[in-house]
Amino acid sequence: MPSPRLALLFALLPMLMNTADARKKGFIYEESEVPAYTLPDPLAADDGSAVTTASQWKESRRAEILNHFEQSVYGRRPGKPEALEFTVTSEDENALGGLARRKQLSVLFEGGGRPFAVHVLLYIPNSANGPAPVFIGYNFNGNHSIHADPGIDLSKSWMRKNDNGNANHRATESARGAGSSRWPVETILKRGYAVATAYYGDVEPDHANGWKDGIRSYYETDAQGHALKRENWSAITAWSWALSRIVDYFETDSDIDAERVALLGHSRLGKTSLWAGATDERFAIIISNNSGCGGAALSRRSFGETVKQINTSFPHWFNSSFKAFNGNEGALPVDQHELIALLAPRPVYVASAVEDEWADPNGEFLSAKAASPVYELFGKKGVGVDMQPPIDSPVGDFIGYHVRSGGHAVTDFDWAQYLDFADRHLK
Ligand code: GTR
Repeated sequence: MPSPRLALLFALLPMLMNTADARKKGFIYEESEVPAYTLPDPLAADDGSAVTTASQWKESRRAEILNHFEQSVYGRRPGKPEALEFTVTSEDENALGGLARRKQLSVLFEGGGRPFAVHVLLYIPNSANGPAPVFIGYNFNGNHSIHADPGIDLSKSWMRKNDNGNANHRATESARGAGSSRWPVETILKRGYAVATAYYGDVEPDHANGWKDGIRSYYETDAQGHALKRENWSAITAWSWALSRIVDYFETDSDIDAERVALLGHSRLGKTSLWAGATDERFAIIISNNSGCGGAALSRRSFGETVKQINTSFPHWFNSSFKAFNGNEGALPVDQHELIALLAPRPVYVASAVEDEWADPNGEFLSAKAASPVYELFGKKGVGVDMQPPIDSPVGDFIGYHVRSGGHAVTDFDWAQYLDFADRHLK
């Protein structure tokens, strides 16, 4: 038995660690220290003319912005592979005590003559009396990490960290359910939504040389047939491209309503979700949870993580051109509010956490706000407020936003907002 004092320390430890979204030295964490910046106007075309109608946006301005993100930030992507196959590898009608049907399937495709597989876990609510809307999100540690359900295949892929039940960069049995606090699977199912997930590392292992084992080593041309070297795209683009392949699968599964796909991602996977939503308009709702720099947060606003820092720590996340903007964000042809604008008029939710200063919560809000004029072209209301709202007070209509108490995580509070948001827009 530990002493009472030690027991208290152990009880407090998770709390202490949570608040320790510690400040890294050499970065700005005070509003008053943020240097002045000017954002590019999403409604000013590259030739300077004003974009005043939704049809102008759809017919020309949107493509300009998308092209800037492809050239300067995330890179280009291949088209839909010709040989794309889906194999259901297991099915259980009575998973989770009868609440859901569990399907596991592989999305199989070829690139450069080599076979490739992304493994998808899917729960469909047994209460559904028709094709179900679905929440899809990548997981960080394998499908088995989202729930302790023993029927989930244990991932055999390379894992980034040797924690949460991973050893020697592989999952072990004790990794089952290790990430379940981020995935209230039963709650989501009971609200009538299917849940789908895949391990992002199946697509490209998340490290600087991961492209060698990922799909970026497979494809040599982009969707238009132009040469595509690995530095012309990026890990984020590879991950987002594979999400589109999962939507291709949804379109073949009569249990799923492929027109009601809500895509969610946390942190680097939030960046990925925003870019996936921008490049594939089949995602009906996009949710960015604490996505920060290179995600929802404005690059020109120097607060917390900077472009230079992210390009240094994670050079593989973005294309090679993005490096030219290290310390020179003002030269970027776009900023991240325009990434959110690319989702218009689809509903998007941007969520921050007050202790997650590294992700610049207010920069995420200001970005969501600066995307709102594009939504208004479509007659849709964006965040609807001028200032970042108080903690734990969600705002917004077609652009939802909240900053919740606590640190960098996905919590039940976040999910409660996403479920309400999806109910409002998808039901
Ligand atoms: C951090 C990175 C962030 C965020 C985060 C994560 O180290 O600086 O941009 O993406 O990782 O994905 O967990």
